[in-house]
Amino acid sequence: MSEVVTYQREGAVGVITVNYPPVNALGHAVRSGLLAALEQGQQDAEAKALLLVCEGRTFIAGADIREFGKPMQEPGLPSVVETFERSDKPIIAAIHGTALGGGLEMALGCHYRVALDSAKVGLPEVKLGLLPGAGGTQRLPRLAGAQVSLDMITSGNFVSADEALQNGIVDAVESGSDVKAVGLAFARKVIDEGKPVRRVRDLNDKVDAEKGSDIFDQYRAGLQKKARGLFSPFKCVDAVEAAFQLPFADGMKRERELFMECMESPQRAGLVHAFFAEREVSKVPGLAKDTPVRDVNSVGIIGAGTMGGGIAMNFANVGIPVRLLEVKQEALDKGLAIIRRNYENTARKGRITQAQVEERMALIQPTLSYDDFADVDLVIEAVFENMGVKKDIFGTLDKVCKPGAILASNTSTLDIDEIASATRRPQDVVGMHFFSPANVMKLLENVCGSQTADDVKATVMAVAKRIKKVGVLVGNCYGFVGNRMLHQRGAEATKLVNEGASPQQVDKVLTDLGFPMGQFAMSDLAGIDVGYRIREERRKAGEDVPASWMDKLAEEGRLGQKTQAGVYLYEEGSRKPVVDPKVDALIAEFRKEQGIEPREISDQEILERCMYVMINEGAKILEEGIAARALDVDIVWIYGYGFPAYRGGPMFWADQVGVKEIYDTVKRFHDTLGGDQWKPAALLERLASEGKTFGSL
Ligand code: T1G
Repeated sequence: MSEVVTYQREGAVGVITVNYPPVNALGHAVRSGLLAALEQGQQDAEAKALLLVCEGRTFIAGADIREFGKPMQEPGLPSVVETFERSDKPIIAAIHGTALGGGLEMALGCHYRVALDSAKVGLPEVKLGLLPGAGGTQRLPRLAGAQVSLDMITSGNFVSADEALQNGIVDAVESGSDVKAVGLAFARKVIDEGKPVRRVRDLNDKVDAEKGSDIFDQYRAGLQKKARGLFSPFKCVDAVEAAFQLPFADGMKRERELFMECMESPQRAGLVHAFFAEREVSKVPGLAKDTPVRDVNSVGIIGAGTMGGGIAMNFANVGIPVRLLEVKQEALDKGLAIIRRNYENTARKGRITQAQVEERMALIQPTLSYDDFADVDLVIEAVFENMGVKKDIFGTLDKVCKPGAILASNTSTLDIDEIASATRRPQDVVGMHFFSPANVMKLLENVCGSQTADDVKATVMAVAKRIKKVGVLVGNCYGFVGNRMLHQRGAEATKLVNEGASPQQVDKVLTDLGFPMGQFAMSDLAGIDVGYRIREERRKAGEDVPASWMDKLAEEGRLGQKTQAGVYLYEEGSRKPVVDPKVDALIAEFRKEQGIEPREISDQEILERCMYVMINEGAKILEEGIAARALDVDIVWIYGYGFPAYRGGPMFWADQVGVKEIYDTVKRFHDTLGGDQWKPAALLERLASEGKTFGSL
């Protein structure tokens, strides 16, 4: 008897129990244990029906993702499911928590399914670059039909127990929390009513009824936009379609072929890396897991602009009261009006109720006085990027706030230590860098000053989780992790345009790689004046910042989307960038002034210069300890800048491209283009010479 799967009979019901924390994933031990327990149940003459149930927080949540990429050990999951289905004793699956992927497929291999009303079911394999590979694409359609199966399998979204009942995925939904009692009651009913063994593989009405349907081609057309650049969603459609074209056994073969294609794709590797990396970032090397966290039951936010308002919403959304401070009443009123409009829009889409709008608005208390910050647990300053202003504010906070209050800045580039120097409590000062729009983007860069206390670090990481952000702890330098790398990409992209590329050519290379928008479309979104002001500040501080055609845009008032003209044109109410010949003329004029003879630039050169300069900067960030691990850099870029998760993030992608290839190219650019940004990072050089990867760090 395995210790992760046990068998014991209760009356006439043989109970097979899985107990493999944290989520009863179908690792090799569980798969073997299930077959052993089933065998016992078959041999047990007293057992008239069998019950599959799980201990812990959830029913089986899928295959064990940690096994992917390693040689598969028998028994494979499809055969385990098939063995359950062939049982001549009725088997009931009792579902609680989230029955996902292989877990739901196990349940579909059983003959009946009962779920607690709090349970959810799903086939999220597509989010890992896969498709259900243990019969889900063949059995689900036999219960729920084509549309529901396609929706669930290509989106990977979970459905509630009630929805699963309506769709025929489960046979009953029961209230309460004792899933074993619910399962036993259902099993006894099956015995008492003499219900037959009902194998899903034999239910062909739904697949026969929709044979030859054009829903599959329609679905593929719809995925062209939604799943741009992705591989497995299209394979999901092919697999489900096979259920409507082939006998079950052949459909299973087809599913297996398609599953293996997905398993071998680099996108599966990228998405699985992203899955684990998103969880690893909250485990900070050097920060003890049991570091105490301070209570955060009230928050003060300074600045009711776009960022401050968005940040306030994050806390109100999870029931934490917020004091929102501005210097003028009209700024407060404007900020609150924008927050209300955002909530009303969400309510209009049905995602929250009107009552929730009012609840959340009531949690955001406006104020013009710092006195209202006297007892808040956390303050987040979100005013514009001027060090003098920030230091004044932190000087005031130091006087007003209670001991132990955490004083955070939402600065996107400025020095946390310098900000902290305006207070007598640098240990309580930290950066909490939100990404615009702050109530939408999931990334939160938590920036440590040199004196930030460990419990402050642990607290802001816990706050990230609480407000449903992905928090990454980073060190203090210009631009921290994300913006420091973005700054290099932006500078290189601008130079490429100086030398002969067009903004739209550069942007297309980046969107073809999988970014949701290119460098210049992003500048138009953020505002051309943002970069312009930073360059002007740096020029005033005596830095040698070269002239840029982007400056000309700002000087002509072309600030981007907010003025309907920037690098691109924007129709009224539209965010779609439209190429503007006037900008091409402005760039040509700029080149002439600078004495630059434009040249044809290949997409490959654009890709290498925009991406490898980022990788080189990422390597410097790692060797300086600004980011603890390569996976932290990956998560910053996936959740802060839309780096395609199916490529795993910039450092994972660099490993797939080849560290040596990148090092050689960076070195070549250093020789031909010059500039510190092309000086190969020592870490990059070492990994290349040792034949190692960023993932090996
Ligand atoms: N395999 C291995 N570990 C897993 C896991 C899995 N499937 N799911 C979660 N974990 C770990 C996770 O790494 C973390 O570990 C801990 O459990 C808690 O997770 C053939 C091939 C179930 C909704 O895609 O969606 O079946 O950090 O922090 O927020 O067709 O985990 O504590 O060490 O996320 O409460 C399909 C993926 C697999 C489900 C719980 N299944 N998991 O969320 O906790 S492919 C999935 C989730 C498959 C078959 C195919 C979530 C969750 P640690 P957590 P949570």
